[in-house]
Amino acid sequence: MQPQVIATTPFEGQRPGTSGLRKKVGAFRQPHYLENFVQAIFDTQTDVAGGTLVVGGDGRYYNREAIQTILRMAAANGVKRALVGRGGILSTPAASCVIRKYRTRGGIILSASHNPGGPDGDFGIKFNIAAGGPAPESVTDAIFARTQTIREYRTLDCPATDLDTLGTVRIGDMEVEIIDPVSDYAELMESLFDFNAIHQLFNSGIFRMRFDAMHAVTGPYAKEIIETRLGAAPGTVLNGEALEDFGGGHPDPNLAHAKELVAMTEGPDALDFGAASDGDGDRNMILGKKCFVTPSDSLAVLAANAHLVPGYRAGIRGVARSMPTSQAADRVAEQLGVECFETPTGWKFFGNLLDAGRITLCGEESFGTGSDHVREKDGLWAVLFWLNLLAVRQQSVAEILAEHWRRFGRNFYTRHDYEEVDASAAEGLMDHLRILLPDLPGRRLGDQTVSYADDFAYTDPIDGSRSERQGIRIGFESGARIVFRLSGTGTEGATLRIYLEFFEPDPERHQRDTQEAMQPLILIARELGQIEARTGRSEPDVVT
Ligand code: VG1
Ligand code: CO
Repeated sequence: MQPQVIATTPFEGQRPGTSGLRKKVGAFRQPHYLENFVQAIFDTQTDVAGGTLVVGGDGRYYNREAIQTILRMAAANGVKRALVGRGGILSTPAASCVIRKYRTRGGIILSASHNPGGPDGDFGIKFNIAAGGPAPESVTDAIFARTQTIREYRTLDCPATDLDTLGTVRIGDMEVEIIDPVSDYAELMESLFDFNAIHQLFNSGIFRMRFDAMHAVTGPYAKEIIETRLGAAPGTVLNGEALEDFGGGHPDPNLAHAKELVAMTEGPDALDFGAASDGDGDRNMILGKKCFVTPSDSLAVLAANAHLVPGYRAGIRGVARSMPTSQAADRVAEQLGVECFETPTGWKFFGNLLDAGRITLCGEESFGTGSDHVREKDGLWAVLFWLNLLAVRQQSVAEILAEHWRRFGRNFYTRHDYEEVDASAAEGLMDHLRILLPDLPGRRLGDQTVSYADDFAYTDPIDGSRSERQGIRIGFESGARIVFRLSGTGTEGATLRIYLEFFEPDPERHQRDTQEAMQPLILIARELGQIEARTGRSEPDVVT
């Protein structure tokens, strides 16, 4: 079969954001739009031809169609073998696992993560390198540059591949192997956690949990691991059927979008444990009885307790957190005597540190936690980690958290999002803050004194690469912080994120309500950013 060479012209705006290229489905359906981006990957990542490529996605609308296009183009570009999850399904962490396990040249993951799906929803594509992680900026920059000059792409004229039957088929000279999307990942989880202990916890008869898959990709993973292998009661996994439009929901595991689950952990009949994951399975939310664990605290708790879990028994080498994530993990690292890194937002910035063995655990405030077992954040991994801790420590989530705070102090934390703000108003707000920065140190704002104020820039300690303008940080003498950042994953207007944090050493004050306790800082942030005047919004859309 001869490759066809199709003439094309560049599209504007194919620059990958925090995690790949994300656009409305309608944008991806324009003739040549997906093809241009995929060809830009093959043109710049030249070692992918001649090797094995992993392909899979979160199952959202347009996933199957996109996979057919990618497979034809992969064959036409000389890829020798493609590993594809059955039904086109691979959660983001499972894709990372498969890329690494079979020593492939990389993978193409189709997902817009927690963004809604369906014909009017979002779609996304990203390239992961052979180490299993999201491509670093040098690679995404090269792919983007290529999309601006592209003139042609290669494909094959052949029928669609059957994605639903396990086994090997051919497209032109390329072998396509349809693999079970769950088994490699489930095996990896069994190698890290004490499945017997968790099994006993489920069998104890006094432990009740639910996992909300939000009609997204973790449904089949959670059913296999939590219900089948760990023996939790059938029905433990809620919304376990993966749907193309996620049942019309917003598959984002947080207090705003997983309300049903949150309600099940409150009230007289409250569950002992609740957890949820997002569209592509890399995020997690952890809830105990009447208790919400902030992702920042979760990272700190996992770091402090890692030695209790088989996969991390030898201890952790270091931790990293994204800049806006609270400094709770820093306190743990200090006590453990291990390194702690502060990186820009986005999992790609952890890759080098993980590859170099400088860190074992890492996390982001945006419900992302992970370790060196793969090169993506991993939702179910975090849930299993917590279950393993609960089984070993024989304590409730709230008890573990309270003890943690007593030992390390508590970093109160919240994030306020203003969504679909006018893009130029949002840019104007950030520019306004940038102009203020030099004059802030030493200034008194509310009851706080500014100790430093900057636009965060990061030099990767491993390869020396530099990333600038990663968010505005205002640090106070008390240790409190306010961070302003614009989202790089949205598809409409701009999303302004304000991250707030303060440290409370006094255990008597650890049980305060977060929003109430943070009110003074919230007011400082609103005033400093002139939020209402510039965005027309008096309240945030999402508070987590
Ligand atoms: C958001 C989060 C960031 C995360 C990214 C991808 O990015 O803040 O921490 O890495 O989403 O997560 P942004 O630029 O919108 O703030 V996922 O689960 O969407 O792949
Ligand atoms: Co995600």
